[in-house]
Amino acid sequence: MKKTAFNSVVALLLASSTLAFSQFAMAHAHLKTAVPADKMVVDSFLHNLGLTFTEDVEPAFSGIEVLNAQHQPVAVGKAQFSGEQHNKLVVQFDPPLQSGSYQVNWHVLSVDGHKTKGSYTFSVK
Ligand SMILES: [Cu+2]
Repeated sequence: MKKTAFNSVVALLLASSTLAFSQFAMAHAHLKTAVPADKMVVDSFLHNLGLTFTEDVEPAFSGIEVLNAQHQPVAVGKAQFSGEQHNKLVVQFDPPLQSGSYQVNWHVLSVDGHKTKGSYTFSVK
């Protein structure tokens, strides 16, 4: 009898910690949409790139790096919020991007204090 009660307490604890964990996991800032998108081919003279995340992020601890086909970093301004949208970071290309293939490496700190990162590629016609 005691054992059964203990088991149900353990089961309850496990269930609640699993729930807490999954809520935490859901709070991470994952990449929701990217413009240009993964594997997209866009017209030349691309002026900016925007990444929208599933959670708000801290721009001071987040960054977007863009590499050209020779794996050299392309000049981008500091990643900044898109207006009032705190889950979207934008970088400007100055000068605009010419033809070629590019790799985007991003890292963000979400407002809940978790770090996530990722990368993808796109091309300019
Ligand atoms: Cu998180």
